[in-house]
Amino acid sequence: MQARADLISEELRERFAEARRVLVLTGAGVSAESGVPTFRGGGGAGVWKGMPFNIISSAGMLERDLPEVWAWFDYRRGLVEKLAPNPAHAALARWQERFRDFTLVTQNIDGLHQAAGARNVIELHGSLWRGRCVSCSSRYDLRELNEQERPPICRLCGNYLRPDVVLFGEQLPLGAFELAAERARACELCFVVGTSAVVYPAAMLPEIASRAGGAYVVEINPERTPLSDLCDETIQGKAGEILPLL
Ligand code: BJW
Repeated sequence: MQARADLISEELRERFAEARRVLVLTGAGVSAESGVPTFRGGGGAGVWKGMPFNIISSAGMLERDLPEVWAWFDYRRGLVEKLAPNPAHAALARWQERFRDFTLVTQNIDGLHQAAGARNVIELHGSLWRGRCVSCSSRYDLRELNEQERPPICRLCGNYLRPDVVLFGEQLPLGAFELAAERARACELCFVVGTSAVVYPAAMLPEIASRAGGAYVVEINPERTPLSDLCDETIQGKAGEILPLL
């Protein structure tokens, strides 16, 4: 698809120029142009050693086979560390200077928003770059831990670390969704970028912004999603081509 400025409606241009409180929810599609495989709709990350990702990325798998879960996330970390942010990440990092009150909420665990310069990102599903003690919940930056042993050991209590990500059936980090929901209620303009919008509670945020806050909701995705009908505008295209046009 050729990116063209006329994909952006006059209404959206005006709202974008006037908005003060803006919230963006991102998903795997925002990192697709960096080379990070998405979960659904093909792309190669959906299955690993014959296991669908909703099995290997699940609370049950963590209980059954923690070393295998580490192997899966070590593999993913190995992929992502070679990759760089794309123009979508860069555009969103600029928006934090552009708007008085800007909230970036991501379901992604790859850290590419932060690598592009985004600050105060609300990470709903954790981070590929952190480990967390299964016992005392101490968190470690895996880049600083320099620990080859799997599973790594907590320096404070000696128990195992697990990847600090939110697996299916697990609770989101304390307060993260509540903060995102509060910002969603308050925003005037809400963008939903590169998510299939099938995973909850993240997929509730645009609905909260629309119904509770009366925000204008814009979806950016090459495909339609269950949220498309709720949106005031859907722009069918790639995040890295559309976001820099705004
Ligand atoms: C592009 C593009 C380009 C491509 N530009 N776009 C209410 C109703 C029903 C179920 C539930 C519910 N509440 C809770 C649940 C259960 C469950 C859930 O939602 N299940 C549904 C799948 C049915 N939720 C949970 O378990 C959550 N926990 C929870 O709610 O706790 C409370 C609780 C506990 C116990 C019982 C009940 C409640 C936790 C969810 C954690 C999700 N974790 C994962 C894995 C993280 C670790 C890992 O990385 O392995 O997070 S799953 C996976 O999906 C990952 C993602 O963050 C998440 C969302 O995926 P995303 O980002 O949307 O990616 P894709 O691949 O799906 O879509 C990519 C999109 O990009 C596509 O649309 C493309 O078209 C598009 N695209 N190129 C723009 N260039």
